[in-house]
Amino acid sequence: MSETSSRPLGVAMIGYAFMGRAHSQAWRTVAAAFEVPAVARRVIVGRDETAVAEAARRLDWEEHATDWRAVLERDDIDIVDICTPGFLHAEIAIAALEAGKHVLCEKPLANDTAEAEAMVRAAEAATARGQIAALGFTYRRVPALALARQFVEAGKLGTIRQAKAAYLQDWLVDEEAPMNWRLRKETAGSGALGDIASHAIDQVQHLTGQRATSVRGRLATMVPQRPGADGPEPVTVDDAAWATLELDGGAIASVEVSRLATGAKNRLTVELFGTRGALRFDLENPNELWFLDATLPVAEQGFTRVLVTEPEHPYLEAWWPQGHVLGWENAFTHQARDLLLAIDGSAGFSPDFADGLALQRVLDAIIESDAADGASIAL
Ligand code: SOE
Repeated sequence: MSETSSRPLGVAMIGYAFMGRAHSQAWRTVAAAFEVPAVARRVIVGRDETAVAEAARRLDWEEHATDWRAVLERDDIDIVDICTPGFLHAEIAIAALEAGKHVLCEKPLANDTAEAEAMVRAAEAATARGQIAALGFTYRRVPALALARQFVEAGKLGTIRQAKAAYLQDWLVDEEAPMNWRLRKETAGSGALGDIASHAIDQVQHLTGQRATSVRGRLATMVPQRPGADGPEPVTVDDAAWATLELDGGAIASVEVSRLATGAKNRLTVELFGTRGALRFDLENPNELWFLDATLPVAEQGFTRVLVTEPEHPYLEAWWPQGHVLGWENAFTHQARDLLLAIDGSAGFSPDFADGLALQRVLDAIIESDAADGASIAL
């Protein structure tokens, strides 16, 4: 690892589209909001020289580059933040870890289980050298969802018997919406499954503290072709996915995701049902957590809205006085904070690459189940 004691940690970010913008915002704000080691936004990397130069200017990076391999050789780069399409994750992450860098990789970890396994092997060697290999399931760092985890850990739900997670979006409802990398198997691995069921399944496993032991799944591609650069092009991934998961703590979870859910903008919902209580969350109202205390007399029970804006709530001490709401992007700043604290040795970072591999196995099992007409696949 490079010597950093006398200078800020240098970040290189690969990719500059939607996720690159969100991560840039996080790197810009993290040290102003939280007590963390100083960071420098050294270099943003992309293939198109003109576009990445413009991104560097707009997103406020010191430099831009088109060759990520050359960037990995630099001594002033300590953290490599991977915001590329999924098919590039494995190659870049493995090379960055081998170059001695800490890595933050966007979800899902890889496009399939074989790639994820290779990444975990590289991460195991790197973590033995003191590096961090972090995975960006950013919603874990939405304060209301972090609070939900605290409620479960404190036993407020008792034994969780049932979970229900859905992630519904509508950005592909229009059949004329053009092809992009998220709609091609070779670049995205899968469709709604890897893109957004990965979030839903991560939430189910993280919040319940239970891991899937078997799954049944179905996939559907509702719009089989879309306008490409040279005319109609086949969509080679799923538009929507459904799964039931048996969890090792005895709970059963259902997961439903779609990018053709008319009217659903970016609606990640999670519901947990336990012997002592229940919780529900909706990303379209991200500052609210709804809790029902089932230990109260039945006549007094009902869902209570916890407005997650108090300094006592996770991550909120760094922001505004109580009652002042946060948005979608703040979770990326919280993720950058937690990564910097992990690099500093003050805390661990979760999820890591091994968690990403475990999740990838669930996604691949859903694909296998769909191919086997919804049969149960053991993990
Ligand atoms: C697109 O569906 C997408 O940007 C996902 O890739 C992100 O992970 C999610 O946060 C929002 O939707």
